[in-house]
Amino acid sequence: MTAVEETLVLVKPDGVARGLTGEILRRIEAKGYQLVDLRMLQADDDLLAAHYAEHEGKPFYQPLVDFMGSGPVVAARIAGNRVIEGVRTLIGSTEPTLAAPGSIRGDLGRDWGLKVQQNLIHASDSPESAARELALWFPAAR
Ligand code: 3AN
Repeated sequence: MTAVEETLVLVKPDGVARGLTGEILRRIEAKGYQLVDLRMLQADDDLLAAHYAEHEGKPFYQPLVDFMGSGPVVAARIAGNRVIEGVRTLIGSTEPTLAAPGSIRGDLGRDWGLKVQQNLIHASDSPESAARELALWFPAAR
């Protein structure tokens, strides 16, 4: 049997501040995926720089890092067959204005006219990203 696939979900500071942590995790659990680890933390600049390394140099990079460090986030390790693409489908597209109704961003998010989209949730977009991001947010040594 192959190992069960895992992905990283972050409820971003806007999701936590709006009291949507439970609703966001509820949708993922209700879909049938398994919550296997959970932590709430204030991310520091080093962690965010590593997490968002691919976006360095883009106009929204610094606003993104500032936003993600502006308050606590909830990090979740989620498991299930095809969970990476499944959670990406649940969250909807990056721009909440255009995200499909029924998706987390489509139902709960909107554009606030800021330099960075505050779109409630992050989820890994590939097996490589999931492995890299899970190691960052859930380091083995505790
Ligand atoms: P996603 O989270 O949908 O995979 P990414 O990884 O391309 O999107 O971007 C990371 C984060 O950067 C997004 N969740 C969003 O907060 C922000 N972002 C991405 N693209 C833009 C953009 N064009 N303008 C403003 N913010 C953006």
